[in-house]
Amino acid sequence: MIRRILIANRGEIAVRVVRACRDLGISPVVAHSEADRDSLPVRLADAGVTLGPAPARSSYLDQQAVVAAAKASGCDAVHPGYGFLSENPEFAQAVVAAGLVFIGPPAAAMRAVGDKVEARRLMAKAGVPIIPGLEERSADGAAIAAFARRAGYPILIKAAAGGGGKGMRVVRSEAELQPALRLARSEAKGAFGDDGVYAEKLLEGVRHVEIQVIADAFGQAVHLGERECSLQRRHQKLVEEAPSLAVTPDLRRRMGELALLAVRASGYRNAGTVEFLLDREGNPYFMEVNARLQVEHPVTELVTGIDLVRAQIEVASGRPLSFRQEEISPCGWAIECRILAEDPASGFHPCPGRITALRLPAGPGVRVDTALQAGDEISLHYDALIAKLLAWGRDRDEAIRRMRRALLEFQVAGIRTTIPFHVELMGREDFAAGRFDIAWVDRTLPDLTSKLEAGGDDAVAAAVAAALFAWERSGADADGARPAPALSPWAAAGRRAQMSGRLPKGWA
Ligand code: MV4
Repeated sequence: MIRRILIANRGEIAVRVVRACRDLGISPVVAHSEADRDSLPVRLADAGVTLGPAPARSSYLDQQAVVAAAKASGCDAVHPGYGFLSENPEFAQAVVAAGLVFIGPPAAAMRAVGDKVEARRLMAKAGVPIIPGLEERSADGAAIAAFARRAGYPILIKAAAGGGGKGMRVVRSEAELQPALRLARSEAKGAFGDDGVYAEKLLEGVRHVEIQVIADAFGQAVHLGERECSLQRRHQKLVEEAPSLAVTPDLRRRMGELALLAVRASGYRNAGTVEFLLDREGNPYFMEVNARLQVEHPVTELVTGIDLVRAQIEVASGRPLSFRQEEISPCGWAIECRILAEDPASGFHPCPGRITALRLPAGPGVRVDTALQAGDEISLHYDALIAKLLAWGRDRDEAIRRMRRALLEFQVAGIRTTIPFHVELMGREDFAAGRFDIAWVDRTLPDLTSKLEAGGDDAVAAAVAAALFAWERSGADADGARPAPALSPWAAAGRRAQMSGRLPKGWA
């Protein structure tokens, strides 16, 4: 029985776990850095425990400090959230060794899926389709050259210890192979302290589709369907949705079964995600397992009605899963926009600063997961995710319309955010039609951000306000509704302020 949980994280995910604790009658305690003393999760929790100074390595990444905080505050379990220590098997082990419950997979399962080459071997053995490639770390380029001749170019060189695209190199001809291999090795060595690399056939025009799974301690495992995660930039997801337009009910069943094979093969428990690449013909290929709760888990929650954090806590408490596979089928459509403290008009460079005023969207079908409070300082110590905006609709079109509405209600003054980027994206025909793959955002970025790059603050704001007004009108006309009225001076000032990150005059 878990009575008190130490939340070893910050920001929106710490708030999310506090809420699940409250719903279960469990006492939440938040372990935090000195910089986060007055943050929303600390205020909402029963207690806060200071880990150390602002830099993550002195606070959120300090394993001993986190375990000591859990013991000192009388917790019986630790929830790691995502990032930080969440996928660190040594930490999971240290938590258990201290007599605490780790709310996540066993350390052994984390290790089994942590090494990319090992995971590929494991999955191939379990009958999960993997991307054609080598199943061993190649000591030299000869094996890779032989594979490339067999499979045909282009190939992709990947770091064995890697993830997140580091150490990846596309090779389009034999002439490029040796130099690419040298670069990949030194990049892998630098990033992971391991220069092991292997090769796969390069898949092009593919989507990133992942399956949410959860498994209990009794050998029961259920999949909760897919998330479409192709809209990303430099391995940073920007928008996720559930379900995926590329997945039919039959493919969902088959990919779900494959994900469950992956889970069983690795001795997995708790919530996890099995990532696939999906080619144009609808063939899934195993990519990797994420041994944690993911940022984008709420889109799955919105279409399945399952509280994933609650389920995590329940299975970690030793209770059986409270739902069965037959009870799960996606209802409606959910979209998530990641709101970042970055300026989309200048290459998504970070935008630290103080939040001077804040208006959060709400209303039918809208969910906001955030720790934002007016007065908060967004610092460069942590990642740029300041809010997740979610919209649910009975169908995808309704979800998109609600997302546009919510994005326009959302006002963050004091810093620039990715809200204008999302407004632009939600208005795109390719997005509406589901015509995108993992390279679409990179391909389309100059066009997506051209209006934002038009000039200084006021010119930019005026251009975007005009664009917003134009799509509002066209939307109203397409629906056969009355044309939208001109923006009131208040609304126009708000929109301009949203684009510039400044506080509108006389507002808030
Ligand atoms: C691939 C691929 C194409 N072909 N492997 C990116 C990070 C790592 N998890 C694996 N990744 C990829 N592996 C083969 N054989 C394309 C990617 C990839 C990617 C995958 C999912 C989402 C976004 C991506 C962006 C660039 C490359």
